Amino acid sequence: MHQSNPVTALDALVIGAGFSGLYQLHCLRDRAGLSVKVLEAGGDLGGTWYWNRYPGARCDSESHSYCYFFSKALYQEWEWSERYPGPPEILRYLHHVAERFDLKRDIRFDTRVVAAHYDEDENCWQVRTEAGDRYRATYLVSAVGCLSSANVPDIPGLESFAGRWYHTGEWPHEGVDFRGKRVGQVGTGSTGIQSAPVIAREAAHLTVFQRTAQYSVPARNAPLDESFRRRVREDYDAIRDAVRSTPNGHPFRIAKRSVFDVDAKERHAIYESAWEKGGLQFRASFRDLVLDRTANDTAAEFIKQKIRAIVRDPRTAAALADIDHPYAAKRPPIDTDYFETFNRDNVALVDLRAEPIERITPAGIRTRAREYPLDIIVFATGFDAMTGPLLRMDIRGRGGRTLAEAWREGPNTYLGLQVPGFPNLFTVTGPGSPSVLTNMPVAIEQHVEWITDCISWMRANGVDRCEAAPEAAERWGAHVNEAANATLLPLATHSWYLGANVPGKPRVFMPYAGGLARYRAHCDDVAAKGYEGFVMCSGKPSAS
Ligand code: N01
Repeated sequence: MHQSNPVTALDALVIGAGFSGLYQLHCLRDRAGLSVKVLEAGGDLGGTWYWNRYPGARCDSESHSYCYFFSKALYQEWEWSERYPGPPEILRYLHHVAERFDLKRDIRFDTRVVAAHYDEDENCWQVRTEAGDRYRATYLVSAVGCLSSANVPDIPGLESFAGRWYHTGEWPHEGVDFRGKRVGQVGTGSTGIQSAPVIAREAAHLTVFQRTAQYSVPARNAPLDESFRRRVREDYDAIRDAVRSTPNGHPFRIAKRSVFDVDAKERHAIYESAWEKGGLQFRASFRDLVLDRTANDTAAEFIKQKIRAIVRDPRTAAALADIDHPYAAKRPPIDTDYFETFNRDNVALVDLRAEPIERITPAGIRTRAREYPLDIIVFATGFDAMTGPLLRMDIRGRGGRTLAEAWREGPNTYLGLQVPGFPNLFTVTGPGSPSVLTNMPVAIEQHVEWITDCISWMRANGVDRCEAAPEAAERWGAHVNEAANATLLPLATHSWYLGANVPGKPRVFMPYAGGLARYRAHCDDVAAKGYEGFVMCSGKPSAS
């Protein structure tokens, strides 16, 4: 490791200043009394919302639940303006939090961590930034997020493209002027489904390149009125209890009825009403939608019929409705006028299953069928999810073993919180935790509080090192698999949940599908049993 610069010594170092890092700083500094700094690669706080400012970007959790719950006063003093908040409003909220809890003085922006090595002799993490700054900390907390490593596909000829290209996850803050431009958008996941309608309204022409057709349900975004806001303020306790006790951390309950408890007519009426209401709640219409394929088929067919009814051109409608996986087996997007966008004269869909991309040329994108001339290409192609943000840093644990070696076969963690062989390294919403299957701030709060309690417990009990036991991680990995296999989620074999979107990435179902409430209970039980499954040691590592 680079030796020239002076070393800043701390109790804890946090990487990332999004929802996770901000709250982790507050908990470790202000509740546990540690010396803490946050290092953030971006020029300001916000994490995913700092980078993802693409057209149409909007959170698909409802605003009154997409926030912190740890402080009732904070919750009640903040007013959301719309059902789903966009990046500017979320960033305003996070700045408000940072100011209210005086967080900014301990955050270093424009500071990318490139290496973190565990020093066995000193029992600390030696951390280096891109600029060569050095830190050492007893505890290292990764708060880098699950979707922060942009996946730009390796399509031959990209470097030859004469126009401009962008990835939605690294969107220029000054925006992109699409006026008069022929735009090609690659990707139709949650991001592409949000961006296409907005780009289409501005561009001269938009061509959407679709590899996998996706379900989507209307978001039905709308301004929030004062009576709703008052109700939310008054119902803080009930909303907090709901998000903490539902499987996905949302403020609504999954229906208790099963799909075939009702007849076809009633089922249709239930779907119709959920469609009109909009949002992720559609998935909660029946308890068995993501558990039973025949049950799922009814929702899938309902949405496919909607697509065919909305999209006027039969060929385009057929390609959009030709969805090959169960509803919600991939992350279910919600949209504002996505399918309607294909009725515009200036929008075309290219079905990449029928005509795969061969290469990018100076003039545009060439598929097996023809060349599409373009001025701008937008890659809405997602992320090297969950493991990518961790693996792009040079993280080395005991014996100099790299995280990449430890995870060669896929991520191996206990509870998504720790990796065997990497003492005192904690990962907020790491692989193996509910994370991306939930309303993220709820999962984040649970992890941050658990990590804070664990570190406080270590200090109170004279423990120097906490490390996931290999057997516990192995058992947990088997349970993560089992939980996924009890659902329909693994049936979407091209899903990023499985790492399938990144060539060469091990196919392992990464998030924990057993539900946030069950997971929370398990984590609490582990803590109550003196951190069972974690090896807690004092003294030099060699003595353990
Ligand atoms: O990424 P994705 P995303 N050639 O991986 C296609 C969260 N999110 O950015 O399915 C052609 O889902 C790929 O095709 P396929 C949310 O958790 C939240 O949209 O791999 N196409 C797919 O269509 C979400 O799930 C919000 O066959 C290629 C698309 O690109 C996650 O972020 C909003 C390709 C990628 O879809 C990721 O969503 C937005 C190639 N080489 C996102 N490579 C909220 O509202 C990839 N594709 C909170």
